[in-house]
Amino acid sequence: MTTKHKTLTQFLVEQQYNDACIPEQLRMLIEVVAGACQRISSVVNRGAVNDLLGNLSSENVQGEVQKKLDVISNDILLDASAWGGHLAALASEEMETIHRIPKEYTAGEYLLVYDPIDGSGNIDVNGVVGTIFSVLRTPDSASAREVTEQDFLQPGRQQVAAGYTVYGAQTILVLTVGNGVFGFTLDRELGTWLLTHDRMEIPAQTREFAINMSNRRHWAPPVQRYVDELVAGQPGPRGNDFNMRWIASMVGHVHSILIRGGVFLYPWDVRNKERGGRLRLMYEASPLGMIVEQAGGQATDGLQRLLDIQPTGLHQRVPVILGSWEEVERIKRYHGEEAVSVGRKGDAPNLQ
Ligand code: FBP
Repeated sequence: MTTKHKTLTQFLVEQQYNDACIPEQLRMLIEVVAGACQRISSVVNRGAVNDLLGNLSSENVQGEVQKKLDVISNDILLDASAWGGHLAALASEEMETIHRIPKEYTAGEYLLVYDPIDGSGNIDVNGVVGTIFSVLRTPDSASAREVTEQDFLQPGRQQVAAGYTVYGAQTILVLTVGNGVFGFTLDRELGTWLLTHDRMEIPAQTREFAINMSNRRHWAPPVQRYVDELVAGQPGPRGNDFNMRWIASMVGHVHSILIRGGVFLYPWDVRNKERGGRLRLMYEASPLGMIVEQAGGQATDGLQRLLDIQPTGLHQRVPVILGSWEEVERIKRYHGEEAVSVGRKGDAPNLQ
């Protein structure tokens, strides 16, 4: 069977040779990750047929009950990436600490960080889930010694590649190497990824938002103000009706934003403020933040660009607000105004 679409391999080779955007090792690493995601897609697809739904008795480092698919998908990525010679170490949502490439394999210069299954609460109900990944370069200072967890703690702007796979009605891999955002649909008959979404761009304006409304009473004032204005609709201060969606899968929401615009919010609330919020910086917020920025949107914690946050831990959590440029700009303004008004009253800003 032939296809009019470019394959992922062709695309990556062009990125390497024509556009000089990526070195060979990175190209090969992305191919390996894409291959692992293809396998995860098959596993997700088989679900109950292979007895893959449901929980395990174990918890991950965040104290969350692990789903069978969390662990299986983590192992698929680990096994696929460990021996290729491209990586020095890996880290994931499902592993407490980093996994160094075993001594019997050649080690490479990259670090891979991933969430094997994002939105895992959706697994058992056949909802949208995905895999998120981020690639960093090992710091030069680590060349003569063993890689440490500290070497992973780089702000998101230093990512050399980021991507996600969304396992929905179609399986789609979305990728950036810092040169725009490209989407590849998995063709199961050909057994390959095909470039179907060339240079994805997020519309600057939107009338769609995604937030878990059941948490409203716990949010900070700027988030309440923003969402209340949207919900007020045409008679309200925005003078327009807005549509809301919540599918409980950040990767699914980001994909929707890339296709037709929108804004996604998972702010901190009074219950998780001490922990920094709900979502994880290194393998959720940073890679998806890079993709959103590369597609012309914005990604912030309310006051600071997500990609500028200096991580202090592998599993650090952050508030996340991302999507269409103009809406995120407004939400940033509301956070800034709140900080100024609280400052005027002489209290410390109560935003982060
Ligand atoms: P996991 O990585 O454990 O799956 O959790 C992250 C996440 O699924 C996000 O993708 C999503 O936005 C959020 O949790 C859903 O949370 P809620 O419980 O508020 O619906």
